Amino acid sequence: MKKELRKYWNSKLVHGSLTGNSRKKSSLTKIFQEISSPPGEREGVRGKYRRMTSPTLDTRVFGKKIYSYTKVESTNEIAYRLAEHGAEEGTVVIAGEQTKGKGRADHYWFSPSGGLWLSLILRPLTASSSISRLSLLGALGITASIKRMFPLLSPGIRWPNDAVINEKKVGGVLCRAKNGQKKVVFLIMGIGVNVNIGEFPSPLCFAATSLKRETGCRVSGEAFQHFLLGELERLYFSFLGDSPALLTEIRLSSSLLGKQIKVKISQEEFTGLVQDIDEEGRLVLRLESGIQRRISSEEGYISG
Ligand code: BT5
Repeated sequence: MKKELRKYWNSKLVHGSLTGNSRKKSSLTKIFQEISSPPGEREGVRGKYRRMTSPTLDTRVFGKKIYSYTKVESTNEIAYRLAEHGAEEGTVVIAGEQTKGKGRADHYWFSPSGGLWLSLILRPLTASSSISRLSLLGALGITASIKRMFPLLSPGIRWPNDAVINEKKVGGVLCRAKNGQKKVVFLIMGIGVNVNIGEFPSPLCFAATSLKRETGCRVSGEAFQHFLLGELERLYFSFLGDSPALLTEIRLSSSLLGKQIKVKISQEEFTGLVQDIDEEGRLVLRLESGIQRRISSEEGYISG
């Protein structure tokens, strides 16, 4: 298995520039031009998008290519189109601000400047059912980075895709896959983290928090981004290797284990005790009736 993984990763290695295939290169360039935000809102030199390589980033694949924008509708949409045109695994799209940031089920995602809004292109070669696990992996990436940067904070994962501090949401993950017949063609992992957001609009002010609010000081977005890409790559490696350590880490970081919660499935609400998160990323709930139920992230959401 180790040998296979090494071969896989070596085949994925990129070195900061678009490689070989010039047809692919020109097709990608076209996408960047199509996805133009109004002049003046782009980051870049002479009307070209800035593609940053990050020399200090200690990753092998993630973030070796970063497309950085000042303002876009949604980084997930851009990443999806780039992936459709062959962008490599590990490519990252980042924006300073999103005007139509998205959550699951088309929820609105508040994304003014001051947050970290990024989308990662993955090509995991796994069965289509891995979205639940990768959403948890993304949330774990956020909490692990927070712990590394701020050891005194105690962030947790709130199934299926939230990173929370003191039960307030500090970040969220939105995965969208393009599925082939049996496998995922590519998967976009969108991650939003409230880094330096000082105030939230009223519907969010009691439910959301930011690193700045929790630490009381301004946080370096760039440093956090480096931690995040490093942690995400480490966890993704673990995911590809089917390591049981990943599920253990997810369970240990879960803020819901042992708690009584309400889950809505279609129009029905269930109350139960959270017993576990299983190998498929499903929530294992002991309902009041005593029956055990496994709930996937596509099926249900927490309502209280
Ligand atoms: C999520 O959805 O938590 C997924 C968030 C993913 C955002 C990233 S940013 C980069 C990429 N590009 C995108 O367009 N999206 C991704 P969900 O679990 O459905 O949570 C959405 C709910 O969280 C909303 O209905 C609000 O209640 C709340 N919310 C919205 N903005 C928030 C924020 N900035 N911080 C905390 N909570 C927020």
